[in-house]
Amino acid sequence: TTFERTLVFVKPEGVHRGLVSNIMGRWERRGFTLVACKLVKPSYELVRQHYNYMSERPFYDGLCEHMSESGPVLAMVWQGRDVIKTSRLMIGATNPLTAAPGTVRGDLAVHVGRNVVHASDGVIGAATEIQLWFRDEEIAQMDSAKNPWLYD
Ligand code: DAT
Ligand code: MG
Repeated sequence: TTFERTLVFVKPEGVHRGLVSNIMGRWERRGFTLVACKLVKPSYELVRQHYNYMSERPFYDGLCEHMSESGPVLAMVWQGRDVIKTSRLMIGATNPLTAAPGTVRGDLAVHVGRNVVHASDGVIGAATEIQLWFRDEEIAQMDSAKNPWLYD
C-alpha cells in the first residue's frame, strides 16, 4: 500500500566511510518519503533483539558487538508503496560478492560482515523493527505532495 513503511539503517561502517548521503539519496530519488531519521549508537541489547533470529549463528556475538560498539548507525523509516520489498531489492544480496551492481551492497561493499546497510525483510519484520528502533512520536505522520506524480 501507499503508506507501507520499512526500517533502513546505514551500519557503522557506512557512517564511517561517509556513505550516508549516497545511501539516503537512493531512497529519496526512488520516490520514497522519509518519515523518521536519527543517528544513534544502538545498545547491545537492542542489537541482540534486532538480530535475534541469528542467535544460533557463529557470527552473532561479533555482529552484535560490531553494531553496538563501532560507532553510530543512521536509522531511518521510509514510507511509500511497496517500500519493504523495493528496499530489499535496492540493498542487494546479503553477501556483497553476489549483490548486483546498482544495489547499495553491489556498489559500495565487498564483505558480508561489513555490508553497509540493513532493510527489513517483510511486513512483520518491518513493523517489529520500527517499534524496536523508534518511538511513535519520532515518526512523522505525513502524506507526500509528490504522491500524485508517483502513483496513478
Ligand atoms: P540481511 O542483512 O541481508 O537481511 P541476514 O538477515 O541474513 O541478511 O543477516 C543479517 C546480518 O548478519 C547481515 O547483514 C550480515 C550478518 N551476516 C549474515 N550472514 C553472515 C555470514 N555468513 N558471515 C558473517 N556475517 C553474516
Ligand atoms: Mg535480514
